[in-house]
Formats: sequence, C-alpha cells, structure tokens
Amino acid sequence: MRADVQDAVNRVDQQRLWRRLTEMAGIGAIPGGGVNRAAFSKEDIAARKLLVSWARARNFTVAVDAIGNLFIRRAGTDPRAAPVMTGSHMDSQPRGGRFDGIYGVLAGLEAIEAIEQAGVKTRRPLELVAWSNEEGGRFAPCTMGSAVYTGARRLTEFLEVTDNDGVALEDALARTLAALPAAEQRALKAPAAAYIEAHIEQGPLLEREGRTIGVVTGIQGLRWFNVEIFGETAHAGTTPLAARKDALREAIAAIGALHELTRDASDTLRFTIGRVLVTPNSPNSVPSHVMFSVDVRHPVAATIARLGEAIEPAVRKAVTHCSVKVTPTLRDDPCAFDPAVVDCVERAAQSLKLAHRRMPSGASHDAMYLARVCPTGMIFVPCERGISHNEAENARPGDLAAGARVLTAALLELAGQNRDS
Ligand code: HGY
Ligand code: MN
Ligand code: MN
Repeated sequence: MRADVQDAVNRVDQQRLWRRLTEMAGIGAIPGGGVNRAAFSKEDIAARKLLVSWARARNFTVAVDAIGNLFIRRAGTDPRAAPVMTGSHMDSQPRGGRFDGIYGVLAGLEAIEAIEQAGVKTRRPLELVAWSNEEGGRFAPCTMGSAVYTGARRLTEFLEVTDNDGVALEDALARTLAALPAAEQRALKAPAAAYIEAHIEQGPLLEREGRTIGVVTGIQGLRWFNVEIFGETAHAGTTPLAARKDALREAIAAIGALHELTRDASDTLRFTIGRVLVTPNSPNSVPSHVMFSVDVRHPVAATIARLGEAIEPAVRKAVTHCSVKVTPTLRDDPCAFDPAVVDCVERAAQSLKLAHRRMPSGASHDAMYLARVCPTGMIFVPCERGISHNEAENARPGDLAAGARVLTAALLELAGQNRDS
C-alpha cells in the first residue's frame, strides 16, 4: 500500500468513531440501547445538525438537495471532476439499532477526515452523503432520498405520503430543510464518479465465520405494496356475520393467501407484513377499512418479478365481500455491484490483512440506487448475532474501525491520488 494511503488509513481513529457513534445514539435514544430517529423528525434534524457541525469543524463544505440529502465535500484538485461518494443514512426504524445506517455515515466522515489529516490530495472531490429516509418506516417506501437523487423516482410522487399521524412528507421535509444550517443547494441527479457504502451486515455470516469484512457483491430484489380492503362499519352486537363487510376478516384471509403464495421450503424468499392499520379501530365496531403493507424479497430476478405480479391476484381471490386496492410502492430488481469496485474493496481488505469474504446483501441500501448511476460497492462489518432493526443491535469498535480503514483505502484508489491521474 502506498505510503500516503497507509498514512491516511493509520489516522482512522477508533475512539473518535466510537465516540461519535455514541453521541449519535443519544439522539432518539430508546430503552434497550436502540434509537428511534424517524425521517424528517426532530431527532433526524438534530442528527443532521450534529453531523454538519463535525463537517464544518474540518472546513468541509455542506450542500443539500430538494429531498434533504446532505452532501459533505472535501475538495479535490479538479473542482470540475465528479466526486467519489460514500455515505449511508441517519434515519432509523422505530425500534432501530445504534449502527444501522449511521455507521456508514460516520465511517465515511472518519475516512474523509483521516485523508484530510494525512494531507493526501485527490484529483476528485470526496463526498459523504447522508441520504434522506432510507428506512421508509415513517414515510413509505424506503430508500426515498437516493431514489429521487438518482432520478429513479420523482419527489412529487412522495410529497403527499403521510405518516401514521397524518403528517404529510411535504411538511416534514420543509421543516427539516428550514432547520438545516445554511447549506448550498445541490441539484438532483448531480454526477457521481463512484460510490462505496459501509454498513453493518445485519446478518450472522461474518460473525459466524470469524471474518471482519464483507465484500458485498450486490443486493437482492424487493417489491413493496400497500393493500387496502374496503368494507362497512357496523354494530358488533346487532349485525349478523352473514350481513357484514368486515374489512379485517377479509384482510386476514388475504394475508393467509399471501403466506401460502410465498411459502418457500428453501427459506430463501423473504415475506413480511410489518404494518396493519384498522379503521375505526374500535372493539365494538366492525372494521370498515384495513391497510396492510407487503414487503417481499428474493435474489433471483425472475422470481421476484413473478412474485410481484402474483400479489394482487392472490389478494383479490381471497377477498369476497369487500373491495380491494393494491398499490405498488417499490419495485427494485436485484442489483450486482460494479466488479471493479468490488475488486477495489477486496484489495483494500487484503492489503490490510483483514479476514474477508464476498457476499450478497439481504437488506436493501441506498447503494441499490447509486448502482444505477455510477460504479458502486459496499463494505460490511459484523454485527452481534446478526441482529438488526432491533434495539439489541450491536457491533465491536475494532470491527467498525476496520471497516472505516478499508473504506479509506478504497476511496483513495477510486478518487485517484494526484500523482496517479
Ligand atoms: O429494508 C431494508 O432492507 C433496509 O434496512 N431499509
Ligand atoms: Mn440501513
Ligand atoms: Mn435498516
């Protein structure tokens, strides 16, 4: 490894990274050691302000785009060159962990800061991005910020999406943008030369095999839907069952049919109904409306495509006394990362003598969308027993720092040191 790259890698500070992760974990902290930091919430705003304060302390510049993606830039020698990007997300699940997303943001800051401290000049600018609303827990669907940034989705599609309290995304986003310290405006679809995201694995493989680094090869495909069942509310005591249009009873039948549809002896397919909203939600009124979410995933393109097409027919067949509306909200085919970036990550892990392996990602990430517009890759580090989207999510400081060191070396290779290009 070149001396200047080694110098930057050596300046990755495990204590500084752990200290920042701990400080961020205090924003939206919940019992059990987790966080609840919903997109565009006051906790999200607080996390954005804290990140910007660390960036400004290093004289990095700060920009924001129309959906609130936050760009922190370290200048390169060629200001016109498209940046090499890294990043992840700061929003969390309602009962999220202290590492999902935020680790990739802070590992990216750590890498860029170590490069700055080493004084390594790069031709391309380096940019850290905190993507808006990756989780989709408050405003569905997930990976909204990166989807809009890359042009895969239009911001106008999402402005009227509401959370469980009826707050529109447009209003929450406006408050978030207004609260941000003065940041320059960044156009959507701004060019990127490459993107690498560091993330906890959110699975048990690395820990089970005693490896420190996952060289991620791609992400499985996924489809999200909102299914609505429309019935009639009625008196629980006087209305005969035969005369009811019971939206919840029919939703349960539809959910049973979907579980049949997604039965998989190999346990490769992933099927989740995570949200069910019932109206009027009263013990003695027959439910008149149910909305439930569908999240289905599979690594094989033809399989996830077939499943995506089968959801609505299966629901309609199961529902007999109510009307149905099925709204697709996310359609992501499996993505394979750029071989050159995968190789670059693998070389960095090898040169740092870290036990590593190539592996796919079961979880989706913003890298899913960046892969459509620039050479993209990911770096995984182990998390305890593979637990994630749970307060008990945990990771070891040494593994987190190792991931940041691999990221530092890989970014420098992709950004091109001055002498190389
Ligand atoms: O749902 C996912 O895979 C990601 O954690 N948002
Ligand atoms: Mn994540
Ligand atoms: Mn997540």
